[in-house]
Amino acid sequence: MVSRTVFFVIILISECGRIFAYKRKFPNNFSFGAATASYQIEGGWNASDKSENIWDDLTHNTNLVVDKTNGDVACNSYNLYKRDVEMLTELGVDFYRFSLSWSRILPTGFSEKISDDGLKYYNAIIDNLLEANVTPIVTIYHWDLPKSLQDLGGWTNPLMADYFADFSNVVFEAFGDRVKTWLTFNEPLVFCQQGYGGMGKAPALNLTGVGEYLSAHTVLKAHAKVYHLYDENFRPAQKGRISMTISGQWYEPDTDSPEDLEAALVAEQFDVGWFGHPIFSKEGDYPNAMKERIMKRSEEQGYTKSRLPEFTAEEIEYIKGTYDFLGLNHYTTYSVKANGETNFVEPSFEHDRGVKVFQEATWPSSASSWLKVVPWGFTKMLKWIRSNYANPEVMVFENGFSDNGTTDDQDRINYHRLYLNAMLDAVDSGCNITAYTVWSLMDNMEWLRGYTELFGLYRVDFNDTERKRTPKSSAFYYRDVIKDRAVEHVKNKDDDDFDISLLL
Ligand code: PNW
Repeated sequence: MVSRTVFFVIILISECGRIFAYKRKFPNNFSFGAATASYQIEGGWNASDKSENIWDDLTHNTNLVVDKTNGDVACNSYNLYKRDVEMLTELGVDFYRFSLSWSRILPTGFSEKISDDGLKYYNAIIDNLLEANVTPIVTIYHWDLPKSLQDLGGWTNPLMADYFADFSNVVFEAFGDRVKTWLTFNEPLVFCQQGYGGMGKAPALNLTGVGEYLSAHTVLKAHAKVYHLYDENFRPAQKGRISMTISGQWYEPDTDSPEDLEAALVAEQFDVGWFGHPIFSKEGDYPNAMKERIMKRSEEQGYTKSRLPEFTAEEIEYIKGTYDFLGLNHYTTYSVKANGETNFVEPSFEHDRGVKVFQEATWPSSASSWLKVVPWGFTKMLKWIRSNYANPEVMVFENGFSDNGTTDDQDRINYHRLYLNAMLDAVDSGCNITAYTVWSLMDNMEWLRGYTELFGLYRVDFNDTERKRTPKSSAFYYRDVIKDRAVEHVKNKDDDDFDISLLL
């Protein structure tokens, strides 16, 4: 009898342990979502009066996409958006983050002609979402510039700030009665660095050392212009919020030598700091690490002035503080070593940054060469933001894992479980994080990787003309996380020994 009682007590304790200790709750009012982007899912590339954008141009006229595919049909969300909304309902997400195709809404790129069908399409999505009780969160620009504007220089043309404000004005007027969270740009670092500096994204100009800095300069001004436009002309009546979502990966010093610590600091400033410092820091402007390095290299290379354009004092003030929260897209971590080399003859982003960046062979991989599973880097990234930008409200707008498309995607489940725990570690240490978003709702066109690296919670059958969507195991997993508002507790690699102040 005694032993039976003891047995029951043990069972009771272990059950309580399972229920209470191993599930971590998310903060009250925390919200969950899933994300996509127009070019990657919509298709309908020439539907109605839509004009060509730079991704139509790149996929149709170059061989840069590894599997020679394009987004002409993609997930066909142009026609299947109702099924997308149904999937979001199945997941039980609080919000859906999607982007607008500029050339679908403004076929000439300019606002003198607004497409009725373009507006109709996004109105239908927004209305369907609201009916399903899913909050729309809209990215105004997720990389698909009208070709007509690229022909005028794209983001290297300073007047793009005005054209972007005109486009934004149209969409605030059209959708702002129902859309209350806006993102001006998705990850400008990625399209400026890879699209203007390199050939990894459209427009694939490969003008490193100059192109990425010029385009980024316009993007920062364009963002600020649109923030002020919303703030002054729309916020009073529409009462929404607006910011940018920036990519921020973590840069871990290879050793704790002062040189490697300095190298990691520089790498972080050339990443999250490039767009983060001008907008979210107390001082504004580009980070000193960028200004100093690019100036020094430019002088050594014989330029008359820095290849990094300068902001005027007014511009610094105009850009600083143009956010209502900080949008963060985080995927992975890099190791960083000081670079002994001093012979930086060629002007380039790599030479300006001047550090060695790599990833450890022991870090678990994904289908994407750059994406390793390093959850503790997410915690450190969030703590870094807290310390450097005065603990802003952070909304995580992308986090995800790629594989080859299997429906029993245990590796994706594992990634999200680890990264959600890493995020909660940051919450526990005082970071103000209010939202988490899975990239992506469904498999889609992964830019130059075509359909070879898939991030979806739903599988899309790209061989089926109906583009049938099927939930993967990760969809059920995420549905349960959202339902429970909790995640199983897993302990990430102990990072107690990490002194964040070393990187401040
Ligand atoms: C994001 N990195 O891009 C984009 O916002 C999505 O459109 C894209 O599909 C998704 O991530 C997956 O690639 C990134 O090198 C590209 O760290 C590169 C990096 C991060 C994000």
